[in-house]
Amino acid sequence: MNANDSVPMVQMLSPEGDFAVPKNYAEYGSYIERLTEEDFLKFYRDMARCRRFDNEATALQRQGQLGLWIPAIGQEAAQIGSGYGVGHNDHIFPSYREHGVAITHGVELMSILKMLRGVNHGGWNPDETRFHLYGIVLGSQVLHATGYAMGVKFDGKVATGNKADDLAVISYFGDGATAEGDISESFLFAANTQSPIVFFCQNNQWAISSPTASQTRVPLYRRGEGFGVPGIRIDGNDVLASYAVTAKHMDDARQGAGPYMIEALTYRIGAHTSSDDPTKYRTDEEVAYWTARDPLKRFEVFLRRQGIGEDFFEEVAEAGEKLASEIREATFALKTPEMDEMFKHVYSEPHPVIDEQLDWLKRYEASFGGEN
Ligand SMILES: Cc1ncc(C[n+]2csc(CCOP(=O)(O)OP(=O)(O)O)c2C)c(N)n1
Repeated sequence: MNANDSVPMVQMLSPEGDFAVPKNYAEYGSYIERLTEEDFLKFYRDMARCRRFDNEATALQRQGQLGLWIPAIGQEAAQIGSGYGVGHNDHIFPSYREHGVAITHGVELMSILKMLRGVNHGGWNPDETRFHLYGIVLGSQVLHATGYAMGVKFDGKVATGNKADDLAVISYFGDGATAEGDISESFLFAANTQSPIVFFCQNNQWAISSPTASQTRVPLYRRGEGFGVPGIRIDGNDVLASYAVTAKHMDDARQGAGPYMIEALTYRIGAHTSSDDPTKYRTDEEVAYWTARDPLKRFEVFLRRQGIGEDFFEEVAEAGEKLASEIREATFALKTPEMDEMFKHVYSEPHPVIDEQLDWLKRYEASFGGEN
């Protein structure tokens, strides 16, 4: 069996933009009923914002302004939908591609670009956004998330009786990362402690050049079953399914239901990173198939059928151009940080070994005869 073969999945918005809540998924439909038109517009605005940000960042990387770029094009519905399904107390532990989720939680976009230019270490404050730093070591963030969720459980912050106090955790990771032991250990600890965590796997079908089929024999949403973590597959290019299913399972986790896994079946339309050439390992036909299932186009058709007019789409396009020019200018204006900057955030207190390393680096730089 191919792990991406057709298995039941929650889809509310078809690739043609038709909306229907399947009868067997009515529990998720009630989450859509609560949404207002303003919510729908917000979802679209943020998906478009994410796409424009991504395209601009790719251009900046090509101009030598960023060391690397990690595109999320094609994954906006999975990210914006699930990002809005996360509550105001909840904590988010992302991988490195979650620019859309960052947008839904108010992370300043320039801080992502600074990190990929190498002038900060991931400079947003998780205390303010509850969006933790990007995890580059595959699966490590899922262990951090599980540890955090266990702390939440042991601190009695689940099912307190006052919903405003309850909190849960969500962690993002890719199909390739599921092959890491860290993910299996996370499932085990989360299940055994019944901690409040949603494991959100974006199956974008490629781990650089390795297809999902090389990571698993069974559909990924079943990966947690043997550990006691139930799961479901959603159409990851359907922003409404992504929102509703995440919101429901985060609610359940806050009420003590324990861990749950969501597999969002999506597709990475762009390259793995700006250092990758995907034409070496996948076919044009495959990319064309998924481009036709573009999450933005699908939602746009839906909104137009709801009576949303051209004015709105023009306003979104203009806002995108404004964002692009702002980040362009801000990137061009970035200064090279002082040499001691990178030593400052290793420990919260001064540390003799770090001081010694800084001194060594200063001496080394001075040996070239220039200024420090
Ligand atoms: C522990 C570890 N092993 C290997 C790598 C190198 N690496 C970076 S991204 C990647 C593929 C990840 O694929 P997936 O988990 O599907 O996420 P995606 O990049 O597709 O979002 C690999 C192998 C790493 N960062 N960390």
